[in-house]
Amino acid sequence: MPEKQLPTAAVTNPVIPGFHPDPSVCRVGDDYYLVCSSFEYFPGIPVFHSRDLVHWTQIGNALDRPSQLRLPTEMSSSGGIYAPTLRHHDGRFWLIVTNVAEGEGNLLFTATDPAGPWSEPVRLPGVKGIDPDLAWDEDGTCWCTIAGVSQVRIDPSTGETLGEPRPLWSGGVDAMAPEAPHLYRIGAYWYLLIAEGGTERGHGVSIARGTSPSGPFEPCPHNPFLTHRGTNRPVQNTGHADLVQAPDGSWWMVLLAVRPRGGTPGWHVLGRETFLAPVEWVDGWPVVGEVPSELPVPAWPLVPVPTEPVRDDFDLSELRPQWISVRDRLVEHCTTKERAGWLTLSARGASLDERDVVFVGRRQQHLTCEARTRVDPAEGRGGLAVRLDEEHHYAIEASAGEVRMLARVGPLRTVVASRSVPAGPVVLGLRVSPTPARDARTGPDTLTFGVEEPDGTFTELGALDGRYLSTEVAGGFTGRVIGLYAGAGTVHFDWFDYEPLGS
Ligand code: 6LW
Repeated sequence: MPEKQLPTAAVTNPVIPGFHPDPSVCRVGDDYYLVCSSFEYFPGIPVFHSRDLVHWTQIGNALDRPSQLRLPTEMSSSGGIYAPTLRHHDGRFWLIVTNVAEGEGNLLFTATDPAGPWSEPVRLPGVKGIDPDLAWDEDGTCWCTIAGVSQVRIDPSTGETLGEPRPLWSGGVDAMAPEAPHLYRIGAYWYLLIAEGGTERGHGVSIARGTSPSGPFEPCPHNPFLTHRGTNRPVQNTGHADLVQAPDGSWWMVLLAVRPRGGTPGWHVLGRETFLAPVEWVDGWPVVGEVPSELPVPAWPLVPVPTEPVRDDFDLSELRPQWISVRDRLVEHCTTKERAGWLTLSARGASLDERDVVFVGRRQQHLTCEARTRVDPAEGRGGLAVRLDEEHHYAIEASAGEVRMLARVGPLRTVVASRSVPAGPVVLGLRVSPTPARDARTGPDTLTFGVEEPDGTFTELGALDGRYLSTEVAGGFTGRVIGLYAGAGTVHFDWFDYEPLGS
């Protein structure tokens, strides 16, 4: 392993950078746990732990077996797992989520340890819609509230609905997409927190309260009480929030937001990220100021988490939880056991365009970063890619004696450059860096791909504008994932480096 380590995390927002949207949080004693959406990636639903709300470490993925997570190939990118809610009740962790793939729907899982294992799914065929929330009242009744916003009582042990769903409250007049509901008992009231305005620049958070979990609800006079719409703040799209109280009684909110960069209209390339904001209560309503890029230091000692090593040497029998694959991870396509100390990928789909591509990567979490890999293409073809979805990706790949840089943007596919290399293993590299301001059309960043020569120098093959791998261009709900793939035959990877560079 090289000596180089990632720099120690500072108190900066986002607290979980990169494609980590729709955060849901709960606290048990001094420990906080948080989950996010994962869409077409397997394993699904990353689970994080923190002792201070600021520093988070990924302790697993809740859905790590095919019996829990079915992501069929008919489903396109940004399908699959949407918006989980995580709660602790009666000595257990409860996770409710929608798998939007055909025939799946709302699913409920439990665990005694949030690092896993999580149970098999309990199916909720009577709960129709996305963004399910779980709350229990004093009688032990379990209320499931979903986007729209509507609510139904359920038996969480069987998934059975008890009675008919009822509409609750849908936020502001004419506001689009009332979603992401969470219901809480706080003091004398039940609070219904929702997102509205859509997950784009109009996103916001609103709240209503009542004395019963089933309403009626009186809206907060200052709704949306959090939104960055129409501002020139560096953090945008603030919404989809969840509340949590710290042991000292202070209140906090986790939420999703994005960091658009470049000229107009601004492009965000890391997906929707998890931010933290302090919450004050005034007259029984929450108040959240601007969600800042630099967080005020909380009133308790910070508990930094170990930094991630730059290099993954593929020395372990299992991949670390940060590694995610498209749709599934079958051992016949992805293993560290075939060649000791190497990751072996065996192709299925012939390219990153395919929904069944054998691709395994990690979220790009920093605006400026580098990635490198040493690949032995053997008789096959494969390499290093930045994937936004099956229609938007850049890559550099090796086959015997040749390296090619490839790009796909919507319907356009091209070989950007190619060169010959000696047969055998080759080091492929990628650098992501902000694009220097030029005019109102400056892109967010530039992605440069190349080959490392035997003397360690980097020879560039090509550089492309990163806007084409942004959500504003590609659409959807995910973010960039940087990783390794096999396009033909069996390809071996000796190591993979991911290194943030001062962002
Ligand atoms: C999610 C919805 C949303 O279901 O985006 O921003 C959808 N909020 O609540 C997918 O993440």
